[in-house]
Amino acid sequence: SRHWRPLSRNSSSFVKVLGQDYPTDEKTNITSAIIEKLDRRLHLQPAHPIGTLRTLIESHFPSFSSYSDFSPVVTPAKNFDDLSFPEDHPGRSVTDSYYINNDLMLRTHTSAHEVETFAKGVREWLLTADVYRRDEIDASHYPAFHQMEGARIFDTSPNGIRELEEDNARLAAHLQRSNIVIEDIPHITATNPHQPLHDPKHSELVAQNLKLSLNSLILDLFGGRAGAAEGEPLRVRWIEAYFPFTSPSYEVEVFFHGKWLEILGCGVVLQSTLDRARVPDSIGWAFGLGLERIAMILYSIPDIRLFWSQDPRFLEQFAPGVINTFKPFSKYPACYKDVSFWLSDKSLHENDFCDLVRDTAGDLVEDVKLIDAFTHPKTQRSSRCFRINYRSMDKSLTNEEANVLHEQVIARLKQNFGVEIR
Ligand code: FA5
Ligand code: MG
Repeated sequence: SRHWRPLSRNSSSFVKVLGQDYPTDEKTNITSAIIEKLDRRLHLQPAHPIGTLRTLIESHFPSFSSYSDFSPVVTPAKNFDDLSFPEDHPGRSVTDSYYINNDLMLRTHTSAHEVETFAKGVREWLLTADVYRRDEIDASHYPAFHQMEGARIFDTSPNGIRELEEDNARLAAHLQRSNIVIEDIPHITATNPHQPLHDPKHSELVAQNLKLSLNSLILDLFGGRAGAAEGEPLRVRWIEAYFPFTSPSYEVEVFFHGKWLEILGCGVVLQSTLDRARVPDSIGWAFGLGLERIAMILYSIPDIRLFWSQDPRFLEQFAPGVINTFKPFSKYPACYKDVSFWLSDKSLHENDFCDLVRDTAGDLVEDVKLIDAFTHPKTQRSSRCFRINYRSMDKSLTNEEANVLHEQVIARLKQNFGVEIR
């Protein structure tokens, strides 16, 4: 079975999430390490980089309605069905998402609130929230992070389309020369088509408005910062993307620390989403920003785990509404430990391993890497070797302390997945 056994659940058949008890079932896979994050609300803390970034982006879009108080507990229907995810989409699986039980999950993206927000009748809005995914762990990926959804819809009447054209001209004028190099791509192509129901000209204008709006935000946020610190222009590129709920779709990447770092996904909203929200005669765009990724670049924060730090050496560096360069405090030494094992007949996804480690060692684990996967040619038995980097952000971890954590990881691996240590 692909089903993953909850780690921190005692024999009780309830799990407490944000003060409420929920019945568990075979789908439950939420861990205590995640439950502890649910009430932190970093995006509402005024001095925290995520809170400051939210207010800066909200003031860039002054006419938009802003929301930041939606519960992270949603139905799979909201997170997936409302957005036309196919029944067999991998995002729905227990290896990718956190489930409280069969009927409730933690939202994996802020798009989960698109239909209910459009249904309020607001035509331009922003929505900020914490989101949760069973993802790999490294300096730019973390299972809990923050997104800001933004959306805008236009009237398809001749008047509405004229306003759209005028807005595009206004935005283009705002985007004069700057120390940012933006690599663009065509709005619509055979591999990134407009929707059959849309007038291609309308779709083109909306895609253009989306790109101009985001380039203008990027210019406001990054102008004179980031790349500029090294005397080089900031490099930004648009790439074709695919989402089940937009077409055409794009992602934006920024060159940071020698690599392209993806900061957002966006596109022209699928008409079925607007139909579900009962919005007639409209066409529009939506985007989802990765707030940690943007804050990492703006503040030069090297590791995504730092956002969750309660260490005063981190928190006291920031003030409300101000972007300043983070001064790293000395890193404590890393402690690498490997574990090699033969798999049993129970499946073990890489995310299962990451979550088990995360739930055992919390933020004392910096990085998990699969360093070897092997299937014996004769016996067909499969083995895995993972390397865990244990490192504390606020103290020096002794080898003995790392050993205790590593032994716990091994014990739970054996217990939950029946593996045989090599
Ligand atoms: C989405 O989540 C879509 N909902 C975005 C969207 C909205 C598309 C509206 C179209 C219309 P994606 O999975 O690419 O897309 O995530 C969006 C951003 O979140 C990424 O570009 C990245 O910046 C950030 N992100 C994704 N996974 C992680 C992670 N594990 N840790 C930190 N940031 C992440
Ligand atoms: Mg993406």
